[in-house]
Amino acid sequence: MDLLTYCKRLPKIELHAHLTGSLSDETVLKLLNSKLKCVHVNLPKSAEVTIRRGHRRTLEECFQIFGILHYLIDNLETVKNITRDVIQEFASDNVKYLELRTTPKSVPNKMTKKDYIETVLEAILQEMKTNCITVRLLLSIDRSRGIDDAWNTLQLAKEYKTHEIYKNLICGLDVSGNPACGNLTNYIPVLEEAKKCGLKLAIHLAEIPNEAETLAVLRTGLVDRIGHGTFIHPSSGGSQELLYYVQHYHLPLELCLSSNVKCGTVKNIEDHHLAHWRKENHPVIICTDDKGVFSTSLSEEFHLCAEAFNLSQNELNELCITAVEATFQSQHEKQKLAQLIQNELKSCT
Ligand code: 6MZ
Repeated sequence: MDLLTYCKRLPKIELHAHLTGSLSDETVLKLLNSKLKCVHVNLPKSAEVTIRRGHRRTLEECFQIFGILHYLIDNLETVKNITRDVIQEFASDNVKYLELRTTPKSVPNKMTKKDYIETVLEAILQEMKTNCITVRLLLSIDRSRGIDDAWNTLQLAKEYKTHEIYKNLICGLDVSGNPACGNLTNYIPVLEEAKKCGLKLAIHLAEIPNEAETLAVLRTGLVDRIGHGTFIHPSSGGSQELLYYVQHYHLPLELCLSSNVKCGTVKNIEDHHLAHWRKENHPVIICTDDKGVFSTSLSEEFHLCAEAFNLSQNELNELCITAVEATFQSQHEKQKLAQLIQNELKSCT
């Protein structure tokens, strides 16, 4: 069996996937067509919202892409459809457990943030009935939207965490957004309150160099998982002190190879900081970030990783198993998931 086929067969866990960034070409095309029926303006061709293999954009350009996609997602029917499509695509890539994340959005006269969240949650419930996948949701705080918006997102997460129907679905908060905007230090009070309410925290840290901010957030001891962490390890432009905190708190890193290379924060796959963390024997999780925008899948990310770092099938299996412990689930749920992954791994070869 060739390596890519093996990666496709692996029972995978996806812990870092932004809903809007995960839209496939097919989904974007459907959105463009339905928008064209309503408005007569020059809309981007779908190629402009995906970055093909071998192509690169800057992080700033990536954030312009999100702006275009957000413009297309302006009603509840669309929110339902995109959530459904994304879950089905992950399920058919043999992802067994998915933590999806999204920033609550509102559109005047069309949807409130609550409508948005409930529609995503409802689609998750529906898709779990018909696909062999468990899905959980993180609400995203966008660091470029300011502190009031962050408090509001926390309030919504608290509300839905104890909601009669949806209470088991929301497992935490993500902090993301353009890393060049705002300062995460200002968000620490929100993060403290979130932890008090039992919400887990997955935080984008050091996606671009920013030692002071990264250190301030790590020192709080509030973080449960790190997104990217590109400039943390001393061998990739970080420092011993940053490394100390990540190791001290044993924080798993969500690593997104294509995303980092295509946005230019990492030169080549071979230079990816994954190598340094593996040498430290530190837990890393392979993720897609935005499978649509970066034109990838979780299987392809495993494949890239295996080729670049010469990983054996056993080492790939280990990556799937390591991810279980990093999920935002109860110990009991983790045990069940670990069992499922182990069973599926047996029939992989
Ligand atoms: C930081 C990112 C990101 O929330 O509309 N997002 N934030 N770094 C990244 N690396 C490339 N990729 C995506 O999904 C899109 C939003 O996710 C965040 C950004 O805030 C983006 O607007 P949702 O579903």
